[in-house]
Amino acid sequence: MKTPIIRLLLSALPALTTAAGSHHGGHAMHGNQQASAVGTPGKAADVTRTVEIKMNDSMRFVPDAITVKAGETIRFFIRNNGKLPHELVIGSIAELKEHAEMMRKMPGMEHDEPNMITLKPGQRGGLVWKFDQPGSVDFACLIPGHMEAGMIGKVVVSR
Ligand SMILES: [Cu+2]
Repeated sequence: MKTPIIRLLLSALPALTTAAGSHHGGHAMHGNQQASAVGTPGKAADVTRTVEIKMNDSMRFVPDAITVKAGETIRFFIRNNGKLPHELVIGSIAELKEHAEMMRKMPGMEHDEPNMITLKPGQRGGLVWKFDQPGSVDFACLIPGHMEAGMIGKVVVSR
């Protein structure tokens, strides 16, 4: 008697997984975990280096420019030094702008993906990311108004 129930659950799983991550359709992360221009979620075991980034109410990341090597997995150690919530979202500038637009239309939208971290005032947290390809990758705070005020940074991925 149990088998059909298990099958049902298993067949429902992919649908659930998709629904959970689909609040903004065109995002780079969805359904594609292969090497990409912006990189992919990193594994803790592969971390080669830790980079500390502070966020503040002057709408800045400190530092806002980081250089890594292609293939490196970085653990970002992020601290919110402000009195406002801030977040760090990794992506291409086009994706970040699109996502920021969505955040403006849906203020207070809960979002949590492997390429981002949201921190309350005084809070700190980590984000592990693998930079797959040489080039440049952007990051920004997508809380409405912050990116527009200059809360944006860049990772230069060297060969
Ligand atoms: Cu911010």
